[in-house]
Amino acid sequence: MLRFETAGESHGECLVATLTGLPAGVPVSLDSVNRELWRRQQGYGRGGRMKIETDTAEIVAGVRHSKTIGSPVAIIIRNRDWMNWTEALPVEDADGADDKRKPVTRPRPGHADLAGALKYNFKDARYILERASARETAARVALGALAKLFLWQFEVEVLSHVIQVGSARLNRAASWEELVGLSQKNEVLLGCVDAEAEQRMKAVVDEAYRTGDTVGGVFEVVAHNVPPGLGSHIAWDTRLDGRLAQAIVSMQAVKGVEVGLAEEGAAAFGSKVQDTIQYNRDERRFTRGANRAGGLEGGITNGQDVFVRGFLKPISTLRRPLESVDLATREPALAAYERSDVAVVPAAGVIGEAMVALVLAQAFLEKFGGDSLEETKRNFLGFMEQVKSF
Ligand code: EPS
Repeated sequence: MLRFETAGESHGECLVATLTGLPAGVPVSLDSVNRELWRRQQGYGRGGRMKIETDTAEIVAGVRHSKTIGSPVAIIIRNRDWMNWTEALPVEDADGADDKRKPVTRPRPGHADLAGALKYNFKDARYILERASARETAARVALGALAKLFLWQFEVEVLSHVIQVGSARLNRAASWEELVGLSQKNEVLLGCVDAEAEQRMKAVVDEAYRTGDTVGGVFEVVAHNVPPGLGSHIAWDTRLDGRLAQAIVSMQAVKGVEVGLAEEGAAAFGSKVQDTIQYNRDERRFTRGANRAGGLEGGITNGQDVFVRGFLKPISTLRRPLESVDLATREPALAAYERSDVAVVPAAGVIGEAMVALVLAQAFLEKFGGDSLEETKRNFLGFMEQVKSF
C-alpha cells in the first residue's frame, strides 16, 4: 500500500521524503515536482525565509528514465539556510559547540515549543521548533506532486484556492476552470479566484503587517474527476472522509477541517442539505442536484468532485510577541521572535492539495492495486465498466 514519510529539520542540511508503493511505469517529471514546490513558496505575507530558499527536488531513488520503477521513491530538498546554521546545529558534538547553540527559551504560545520541550525533556525548545516548523511541508508537497502525477494517469486532478483570510471572505463559489487558471499563474497574491475579494484579503494582511500581528484563514481543496468507490463505510478507519480530515488537520497551524459544507449543513434542515439523486438515461449515469456532501457519502467517493476545507489559525510567531515565561529563569518574558510569515493561507492550500492527493492515491491503490501502471489501469477500467453497466 502507498505510504510516505518525511525527515528533516527547518535549518538542517535538507528535507528527505520517501514514497513507497507507487506502481512501476508512472511518468515523473522533475519540472512538475518543482512547480509544486514553487507554488508552495508563494503568497502575499510570506516572510524572509522564502527569499533565501528556492526549493528544488532531487530524486535519488525509485525513478529511472523518467518513470517510477516500483521501488521506494526518495527525494531530497536542500535547505539553503543550512549554511547559516552549520555551527548551531552540528551532527556531531565538539568542544565549544555549546557556545554556538541558538537556544529558544521563551516558548511561543500556540507553537509546539513548550509542549515539545516538556515531552522530550529539552531545556530549550530549539530542537522542537526545528522539526515542528512548517518547513517540513516542502517534503509533503514534493510527495504530493508524485501522487498527483499518478492520479493524472486516471485524469484525476487536485487543486485549491483561498476562500478566507482573517475576516475577509470570498462570497461566491469558484468553478473548476477558475482553479485551473489560478494554478497556472506565475504571480500569486492570495490565491483567491476573485480579484475584489483578494484585495480585501490583502488589506487584512497589510493590517497584520502594520500591527506586528499574523492572520489565518480558510483554504479549499478540490479533487476533480474522482471515480466513485474510493474509501469504505465498513470500518471507522476505512472511511475516506476521516482519512482526509486527518491529512488536513495534520498540517501545521490547521485547527479544523470541513468535508463538503459541514458548517452550513449543521445549521440547516436536512431537506436543504442532502444532494438529491437523478438518473440520466442517455449517459447511463446517476446525477446529483448539488454537491454539498463534498463528493463523499458513507466515507465513499460518490463520483462528484471531492472538496475539503482547512481552517488555519494565525501562525504563532508574532513580531509583537505575547506573554510567556523564560524556561531558564521561570520569570515572565515575551515570547521569542526572529522572523516569521504573516499569512500563509495560499501556501497551505498547496500543501492541502498534496495531502489530499496522497490520501486519494492511497485509496485508489487500495481499490485497484497493481504493480505496474498497466495493471492498475486495467483494474480501473474494469471497475468503471462495471459502474457504467450497473
Ligand atoms: C516556521 C518559521 C519560518 C517559516 C517556516 C515555518 O522559518 P524561519 O524560522 O526559518 O524564518 O518561514 O516556513 C518555512 C521555512 C517554509 O519553508 O515554509 C515555523 O516555525 O513553523
